[in-house]
Amino acid sequence: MHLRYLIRRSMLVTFALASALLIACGSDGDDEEATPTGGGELPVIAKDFEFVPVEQTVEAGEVSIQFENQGSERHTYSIYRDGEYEELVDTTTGVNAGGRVELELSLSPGEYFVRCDLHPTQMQATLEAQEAAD
Ligand SMILES: [Cu+2]
Repeated sequence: MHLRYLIRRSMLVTFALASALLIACGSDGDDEEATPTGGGELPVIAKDFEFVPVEQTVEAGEVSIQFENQGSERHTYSIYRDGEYEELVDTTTGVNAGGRVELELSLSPGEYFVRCDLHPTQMQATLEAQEAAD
């Protein structure tokens, strides 16, 4: 009994050390850019008149945007190719307060400009699609 306890304990210590090493290596990383959300899933929330988060990075390719409206007004998540909001890439319909919608699309690498088409000057965000790293 006592021996088993000791073994388990030493395994725990080993695990803790290994974790600490991993964390140490990880923070040693190449740059401090936000890592793309894995799996092409991108959660984004509309609160009252703002997108959270306001800057997002995702891996280019098939992207599934999970747009949730936690505000009290109706909002859209509309993606544009340019900062003048002239070239629409894709958009959700208006999502009512408390609603949630999924927008699936294919993004080529680059920077995109997001806004709510119902509150275009108040609600803006950016979305960067990064080339897959493999
Ligand atoms: Cu809005």
